[in-house]
Amino acid sequence: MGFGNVLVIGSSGIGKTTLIKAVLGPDMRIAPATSSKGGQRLEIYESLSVPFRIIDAHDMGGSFLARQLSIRAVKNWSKDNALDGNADNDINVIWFCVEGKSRKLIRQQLADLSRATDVWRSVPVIVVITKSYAATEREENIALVREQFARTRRRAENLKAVIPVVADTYQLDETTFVAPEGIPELIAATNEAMPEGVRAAGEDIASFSLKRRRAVARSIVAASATAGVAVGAVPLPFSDALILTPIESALVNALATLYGIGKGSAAKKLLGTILEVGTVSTAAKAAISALKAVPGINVAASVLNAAIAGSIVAAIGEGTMRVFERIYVGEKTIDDLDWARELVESRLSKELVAQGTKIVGKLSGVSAGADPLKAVAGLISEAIASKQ
Ligand SMILES: Nc1nc2c(ncn2[C@@H]2O[C@H](COP(=O)(O)OP(=O)(O)O)[C@@H](O)[C@H]2O)c(=O)[nH]1
Ligand SMILES: [Mg+2]
Repeated sequence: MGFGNVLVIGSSGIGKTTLIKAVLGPDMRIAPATSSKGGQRLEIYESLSVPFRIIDAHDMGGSFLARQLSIRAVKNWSKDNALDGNADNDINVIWFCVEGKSRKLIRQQLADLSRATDVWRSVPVIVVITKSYAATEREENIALVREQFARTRRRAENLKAVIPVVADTYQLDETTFVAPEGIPELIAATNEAMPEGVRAAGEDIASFSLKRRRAVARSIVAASATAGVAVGAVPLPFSDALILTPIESALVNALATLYGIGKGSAAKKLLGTILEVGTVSTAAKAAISALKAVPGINVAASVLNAAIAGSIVAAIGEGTMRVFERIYVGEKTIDDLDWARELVESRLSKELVAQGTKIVGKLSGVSAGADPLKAVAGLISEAIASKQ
């Protein structure tokens, strides 16, 4: 299998580092090929779960002078690499990063990026619109980028895709957030844009894609569980799981988008079935009582409730992810409602109680000065991240 190189370029603060981390996932590492030739250090990253290396180019931003210097640095670096004749150092695809929040700057940014990468004029380009938090603006921004790209010196056919991305969960307030978006699409589009010789084969990319989707899914589950912790801590009698409905609903919908479950009536039925398990089912109620009855707990009621709420959301998320994964790979269909219900229920009854007991147990050991809710959220996120 080949291993292509992606050059990532864009202004400082635009989200390049965050994007690279999101694409390469937890096993990201600095590639041996990293160079600091010509006084310009360019970091090259790779990971076993993605079929290409990523080169973090120098930031292209700031003053006019700084911009010129950055442009020159990238050009010099590329000339160096072109001269040494090492095909491993070819640039196969370029990601132009522009920020979704600053439309005014998109034109200037695209012009700069195009100029800075002149030596790779025939290399395929993917424009990544970073920080695309406002879902309603995504289509409009894509159109704006396409229009502006046509005015750069590049040929239109070199623009392979324009992808709005949310690389990391964006927290609007304690209980609402914008889920990661666009990462698996970016990986697929990049692989697609690679020259034949370095492109990963169909099966490889499918399994890469599944692994990366799972990593994104876990970050959505963790953010939702943290929201569940905040809601669970409110001083209301936490007698049933209904107060978690909005969070679970946002969670299940975000995962459905991630796994391409669709929005038709069959999909709605499936999502409804899963949400019932999380809120009104006997499985949910039994799990709550079991966790409340864990012996020897010495924490405030609000903290215990927060831990239970967060754990329930995490269990629903993990179960939903597994359901959607099996559908995504074609082993199951969205009509297999009984199977889906059983899978999510079993997460709630077995895993949740085991997991929740562990977390509640660890809480007694949290130091008195620490914020107990932060500690709860941290423990739950850790547990989610450590799953295989
Ligand atoms: N929540 C969230 N923050 C982001 C995202 N992209 C960038 N940021 C934030 O924006 C800032 C700059 O991002 P960074 O990746 O360092 O930009 P770089 O200079 O282009 O590498 C950091 O504080 C990031 O956490 C995103 O998708 N979600
Ligand atoms: Mg950076």
